Amino acid sequence: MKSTVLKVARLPDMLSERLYADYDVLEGSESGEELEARTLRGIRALIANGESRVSAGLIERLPDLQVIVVFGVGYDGIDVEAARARGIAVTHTPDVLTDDVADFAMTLLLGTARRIARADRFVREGRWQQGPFPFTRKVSGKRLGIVGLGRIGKAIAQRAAAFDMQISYHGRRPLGVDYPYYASVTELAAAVDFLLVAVGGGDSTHHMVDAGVLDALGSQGILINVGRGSVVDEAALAQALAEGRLLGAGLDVFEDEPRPHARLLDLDNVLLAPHMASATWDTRRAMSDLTLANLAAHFAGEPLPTPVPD
Ligand code: NAP
Ligand code: 8YV
Repeated sequence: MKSTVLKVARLPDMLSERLYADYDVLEGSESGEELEARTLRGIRALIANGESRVSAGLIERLPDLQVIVVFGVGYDGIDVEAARARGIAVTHTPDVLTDDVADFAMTLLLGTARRIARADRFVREGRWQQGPFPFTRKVSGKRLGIVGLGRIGKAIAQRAAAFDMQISYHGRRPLGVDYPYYASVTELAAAVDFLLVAVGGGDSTHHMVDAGVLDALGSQGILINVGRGSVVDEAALAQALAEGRLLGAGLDVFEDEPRPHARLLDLDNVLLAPHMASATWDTRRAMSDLTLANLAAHFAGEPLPTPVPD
């Protein structure tokens, strides 16, 4: 008999098809309110993605839940404490997406500094015929501050080193690496040309990049965010960009996805991407494989390949 899985997130077809083949899949919202109590009984696994909110309330409504499987590395939306209190395991997909996210961070960094979206519009709109495109900012050799030197942060540092960038970082503690460490994100911002956010979400990072940090980065500074939208105070960012207190920003993640702050949409000095850093065919395949491997291992009573850390 197939096990029953509750799917609360949009997943790529390549994953959904295999999920439907191997399990009895129920589709529900993050509140589960539309499902009746008798339907909720018997659900042994829940599948979510990196942006999902799985609250203590939903967990409580699933009396037979054994495992929460996240298609993504970030799991800040999952109430892990509530899951653990019930002995429910939580898994995610680290490492397999690191290269893509680091590649995309560099894409945003270069694209923002060299104003690539604006340059594309300039050519299409025939403005080149009236004169040359304004000069942009050099990247090679500049100072890069990374907020969160984890798997993705380190992969970004490797790539930035090939651009001869001078790397420094902020985290909860120094990591024993060669790059200079800043205990304060404001001090890091004041010391660099580019501030790049690669931390996850959650209470401890909420609005870590606020108006004060943006002012420390300054009118010649550029902010890149591939971590989580909640890390940056988006209203403060839009204001700083509009007032020229910050040179530019490149964003893949937003506070209220899929709705970037309305002011950002009218600004020319921000490059916007629809949370796509890990969205390549290769990586989505690897993430799908790992998600299914976690689910299969759970039901086979085998060790989980990638449980979230304690
Ligand atoms: P990771 O290896 O756990 O790295 C996270 C880093 O953040 C660690 O170095 C951690 O350092 C640091 N950190 C955690 N809490 C912090 C805090 N309160 N203050 C300062 N630093 C803190 O995770 P990863 O695999 O690199 O992924 C990082 C994040 O990227 C994910 O959580 C996700 O939100 C985001 N992401 C985005 C996309 C996208 O599509 N844009 C794709 C994948 C991932 P310590 O724990 O040592 O302090
Ligand atoms: C998304 C991400 O999860 O892994 C993460 O934490 O943010 C992304 O990879 C992915 O878009 C699936 O929703």
